Amino acid sequence: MSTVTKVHARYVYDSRGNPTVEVDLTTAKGVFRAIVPSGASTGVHEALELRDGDKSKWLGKGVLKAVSNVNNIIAPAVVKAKIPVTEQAKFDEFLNSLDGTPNKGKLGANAILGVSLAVAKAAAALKGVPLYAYFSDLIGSKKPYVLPVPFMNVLNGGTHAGGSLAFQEFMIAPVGAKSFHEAMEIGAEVYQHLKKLAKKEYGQSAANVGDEGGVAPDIQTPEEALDLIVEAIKAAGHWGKVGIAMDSASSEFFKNGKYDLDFKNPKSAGSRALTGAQLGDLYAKLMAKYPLVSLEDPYAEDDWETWTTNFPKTKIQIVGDDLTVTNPKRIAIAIEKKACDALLLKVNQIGSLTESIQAAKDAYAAGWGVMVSHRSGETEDTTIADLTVGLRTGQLKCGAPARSERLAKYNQLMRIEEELGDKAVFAGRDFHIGNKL
Ligand code: 2PG
Ligand code: MG
Repeated sequence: MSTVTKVHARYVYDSRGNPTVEVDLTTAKGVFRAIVPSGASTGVHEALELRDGDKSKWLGKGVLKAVSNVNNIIAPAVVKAKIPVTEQAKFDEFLNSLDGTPNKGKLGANAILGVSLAVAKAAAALKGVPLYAYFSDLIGSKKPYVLPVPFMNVLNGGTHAGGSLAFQEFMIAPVGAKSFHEAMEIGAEVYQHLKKLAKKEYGQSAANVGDEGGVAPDIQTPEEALDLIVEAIKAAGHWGKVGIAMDSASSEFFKNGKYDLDFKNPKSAGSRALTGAQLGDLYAKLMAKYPLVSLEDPYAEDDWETWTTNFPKTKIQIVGDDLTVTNPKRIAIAIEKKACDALLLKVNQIGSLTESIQAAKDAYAAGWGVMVSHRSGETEDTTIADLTVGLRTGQLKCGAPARSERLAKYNQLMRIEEELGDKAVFAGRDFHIGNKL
């Protein structure tokens, strides 16, 4: 009854129109589905996302091999092994042993993750509890439940948008809200004002959106982006309640030892290229002028020196994403080197649920915060919303309050907050220490 009788994978499409892996896993309780997301600004140290590479189909982005690995290798082995779905760690270990490489390079992290997440959904159903409650038990989290501050990416740049802006994400974080519902309301109102202001100041096309639903005006500098967002927060009447966060995704524009802020210009001659120290000075100026509360990937994934020189001087949350790639080994190095104080947790960077949970536990043990994250290529799968509550992270980022692959997660959190009522608290200004609330 608690074992898997069938596993079937197929390809479906993600929010950028690229194929991705969907897994249906069957037990006596029913069929449980998970869909795998996909990044654009991926870190070089991430687990392998297996793509077919056959340029004649989907520009090489097909996942037929990953689908076949699930159907022809993982499925028969899993059915034969009869591991109870409630044994998530054993299950994931078994999947890893079928792969046998350190980065899931044989079967693909996209093949393994789909099965791993579907197993958890089957286990929650077997126990008759909501997925967030199952995660909470599995992780051994204390109560009350914590609803996260949504970090909404309302202005898109970098590889997620057209235009010249190098920095990838500008997020609003309604830390002064009293509940997740209120945070969403504040975020949605600021977003609508931002769209209007973007059109007014930069023309009609400025309200077109990037991959994560944020506006994408053709601006050059982070100051222009932040000024626009500040104006929108004020226009919405929420000044004082909203923090701002950035994800520079700076590995994308680290070229020949410098950060080229003009990297999207094919004719860039490097006139806007900054050294790590100069980029650090730029952030210091931004932190002094704007209500910044969190800064992700300020420096490139292997530029440890700039990370460790600048981290001790910063007072806001510094998040590792490409730096740490949800990988316990990279996290251990970042802890040891004192490079940052928060982990961006993306389940497909490491490729299994158990390893993702371990990454969060390691981060917590070092006194770090944890922010759960979507990918820029997303789907209707909402597992990470439940995972955020189960882990008590106090923070997650899922894009703008626009586009349903983003709202699917936020809407799931609205349902969870409604269901939990006074059994949950909202992280608010304590988002960085959600697990300690
Ligand atoms: C990031 C993510 C998600 P991508 O850099 O944090 O916003 O982007 O999925 O493209 O890596
Ligand atoms: Mg990032």
